Amino acid sequence: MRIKFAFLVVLGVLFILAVFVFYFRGQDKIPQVGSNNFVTQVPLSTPTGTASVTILPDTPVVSVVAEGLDTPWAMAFLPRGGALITERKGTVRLITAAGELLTSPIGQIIVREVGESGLHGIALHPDFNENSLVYLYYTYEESGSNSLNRVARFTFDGARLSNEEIIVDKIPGAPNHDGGRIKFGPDKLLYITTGDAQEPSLAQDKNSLAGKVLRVTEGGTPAPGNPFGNRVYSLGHRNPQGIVWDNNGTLWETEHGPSGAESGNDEFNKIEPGKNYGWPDIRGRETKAGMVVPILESGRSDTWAPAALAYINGKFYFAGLRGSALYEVSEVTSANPKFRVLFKGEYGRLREVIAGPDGMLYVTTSNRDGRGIPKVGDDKVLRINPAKL
Ligand SMILES: [Ca+2]
Repeated sequence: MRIKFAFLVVLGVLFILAVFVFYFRGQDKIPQVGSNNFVTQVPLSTPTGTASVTILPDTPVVSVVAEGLDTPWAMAFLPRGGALITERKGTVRLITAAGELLTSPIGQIIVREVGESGLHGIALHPDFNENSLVYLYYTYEESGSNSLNRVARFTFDGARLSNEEIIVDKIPGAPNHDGGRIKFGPDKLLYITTGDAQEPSLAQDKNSLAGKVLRVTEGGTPAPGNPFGNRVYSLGHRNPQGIVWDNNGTLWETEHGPSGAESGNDEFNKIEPGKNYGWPDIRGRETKAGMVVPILESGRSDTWAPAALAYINGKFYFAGLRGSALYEVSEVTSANPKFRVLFKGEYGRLREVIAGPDGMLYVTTSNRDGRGIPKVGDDKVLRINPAKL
């Protein structure tokens, strides 16, 4: 009897211990969705503050870095850890190096958020450590309720953006087709993608800023060596929103093809200065003298709606809005580039994709942009391990 009682006591103690262990082990696995949207302890810092970092072998294929965002459009990693994220309504958010999304925006821009327009791209100056300059691309309202886009730069003091200086202004705008990706290239010049602002003929006008890839100096003037002596780098684009350079310094781009009834014909292009990418004269694989045919295009029956483009480990990744997938392209210089569709329908609409300093891909959902079905926690920043794709 005594032995039986002792056995039961031991069993009870073991049970209580097991509950404690289970409870406390579970703590760091439960997403802590609180007022500050602190989701998981995913540090966004690099040990040395440089772009090289050891990838943790156990990094899962997908983890949630932040949630509770509203239509995040673009991200930029801070050299000393953490990242800035634009939200289309005009706010700039900060994820700290410790992985915490701060509740209060570090910047509030007055934008015109109608249709697809609003606050779009973000880029840090190549010498950000010295000058703290952050560049933004956004849509604003001209008198008479016309839309225009501009690129402006700000000083980031670690807490907020200030000292706005407009560097490229009066880029034609519209509720849709506003382009908006900005990135500094390996040449330390700023590249800007602009849409046709729903006036297709502007894309063929070398003197219009619409429907182009632009290249400017850090202060917004035409870059030396530009093909037409102005800000235009390439023309004939409909609504380009993804640009990235590969290891050889070659520029690649994605753009939205004709939508609506004429769905599809989204493009993946290799961009060279002065070249004409055909919109609106040709679409898909159509040809015309002096115009470039895309490396890949979606065809008429499929829609990717590619919103951003990243490059890592020799492969390209672009995020699809209507396509609701992450697309992988490799062996781009071969006759038949490889193409894969990943996470189709799993996270809804995807917008930004960018390579992080830790060798991971960072992808944002866009289910609160008015065209999606928000899931719990949307919109999110996802961290994707390319080694496990
Ligand atoms: Ca084209």
